[in-house]
Amino acid sequence: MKNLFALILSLCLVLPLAACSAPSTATSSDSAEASSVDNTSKPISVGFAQVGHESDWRMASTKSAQAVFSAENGYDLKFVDCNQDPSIQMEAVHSFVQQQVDYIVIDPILATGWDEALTECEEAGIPVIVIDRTIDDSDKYVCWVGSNFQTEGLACGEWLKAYTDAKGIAQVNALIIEGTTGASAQLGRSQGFEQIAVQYGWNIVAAQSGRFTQVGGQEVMGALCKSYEGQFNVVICQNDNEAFGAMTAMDTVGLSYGVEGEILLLSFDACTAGLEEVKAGNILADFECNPLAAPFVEQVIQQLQNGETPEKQLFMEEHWYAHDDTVSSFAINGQEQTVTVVDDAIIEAQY
Ligand code: GZL
Repeated sequence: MKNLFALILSLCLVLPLAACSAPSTATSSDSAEASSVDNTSKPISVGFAQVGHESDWRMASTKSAQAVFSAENGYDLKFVDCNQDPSIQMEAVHSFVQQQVDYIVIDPILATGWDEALTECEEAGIPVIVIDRTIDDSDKYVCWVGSNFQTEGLACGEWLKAYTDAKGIAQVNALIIEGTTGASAQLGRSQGFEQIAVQYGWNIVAAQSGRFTQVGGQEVMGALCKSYEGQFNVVICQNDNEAFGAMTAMDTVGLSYGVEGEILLLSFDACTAGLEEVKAGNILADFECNPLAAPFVEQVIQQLQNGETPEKQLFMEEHWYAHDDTVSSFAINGQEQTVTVVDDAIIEAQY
């Protein structure tokens, strides 16, 4: 009796599978039937582990992703604001794997510590797309879309060299308010600017992290104004929000900055509010970092959906902005760079 039961049970298990492995020459009705069961209208699920909400740049990056990966566009976006906490970001990636999303997008808070998380994604067969900041200790991702941060730092240094030469400023004694320590944006911008400082014999008086925030920029600038009073003539902020904070701190101690001021103030990101300060002459130059990676990420996802292989790296286009045309152009490693003087139309069009 048991043998008969075992036989019936094994037939029940085998028959449906046999039906699934029907002859390969599916007819149109089969394919129609197949398409109605393969949920082609099912939204593409995208897990996005975002750095946080620390800056105007970051908010523009988030808005871009939410606009592109919307339900109307056929996506199910699972968004996690990791609040600049690497442990939250790792947990977010792990949860996306548990949820078996179709794709994972990461803007990595820090450049290292990623191989375990990316290995988990790879083993789960979930493609990872990295945006903006880089992952420097694993290449288990399909594509990276972002900016060359070292080039941004080199641009800042070479522009400053051209500006101080044009103004007859003999020496640069710089304070640097860095971004989040260990973020590739901080590492690259610092490396680029420091390379130029060494080349031209400048003095970097101090460098301290403002964590890419306005509060951080104000706190650090306030402390450095006390510690290095009268010892610096240049302040480099590694994003606009830090520059806004630094301006407040310099106002508090009565230190003038900008085109008419004692202190040359330079910044990165070139967000709308940053360009407004450039036009006003408070920030002399702003080195853009483009936050609108989401449309390029969607192109990568569509390529993957079509079985194509995307490029491993996609660099975003960016510009170097200035208050005026004291420096109309400069070179980075011999490559000519143009400078854009900020006007209302540029501000209107910015992110
Ligand atoms: C740079 C980006 C940085 C911005 C900051 O690509 O990661 O993080 O410069 C942001 O505004 O906080």
